[in-house]
Amino acid sequence: MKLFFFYILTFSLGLQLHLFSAPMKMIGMKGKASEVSKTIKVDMYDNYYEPKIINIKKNETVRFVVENKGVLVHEFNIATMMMHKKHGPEMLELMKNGILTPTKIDKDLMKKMKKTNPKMAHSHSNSILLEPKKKGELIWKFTSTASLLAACNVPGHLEAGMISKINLN
Ligand SMILES: [Cu+2]
Repeated sequence: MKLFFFYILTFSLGLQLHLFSAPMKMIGMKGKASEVSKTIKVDMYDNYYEPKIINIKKNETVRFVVENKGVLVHEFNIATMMMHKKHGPEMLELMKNGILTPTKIDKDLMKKMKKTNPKMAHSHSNSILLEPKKKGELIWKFTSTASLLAACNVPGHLEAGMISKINLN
C-alpha cells in the first residue's frame, strides 16, 4: 500500500514538474475580446472567491469580470498548482520591496522596479491584482487540458482557501 502511494506521489510530482517547465501555452492564452463567448463574474472576499467552482468548455474564450469586495489586496490568477507555488515567493518579494502592502499596490514603485527587475513588474496576462473595492477584467482562452486553478498568491491567501477549481469540459 505504501509503495502504491509512493508511485502516485512520484507520478504526480513528475507531471507537475513537466507542466512547470512547459511554456505558458500549457494553460491557454490571452483571449481576444472579439472571441468572448462567456462572461463570468468573480467576487473576491477575504480570503475566498465566489464562485468556488468555475465551469468552462475547452477552447472557450472567457471574460472574467473580477471585483474585490474584501478589505485586502487580492489576485485572480489562472494557473496550475505548480505555477501558483512558484508565483507565491514572487508576491512575497513584492511585499518585501514595499510594492505590495496588505491593502495597497504602489504602482509607481512597481514601474520603477520594472526597469531594474522585470519580474517585479508583475503584469501577466493570466492574472489580475486588485486593491479593495476595485474591479478589473481578464480575458482568457482555454486551449489547454492541464488541471487549472484560479488562486490568489498574496502571501497566505491561497493557503487560507483563496482558490477556485476550474472544470474544463
Ligand atoms: Cu487574496
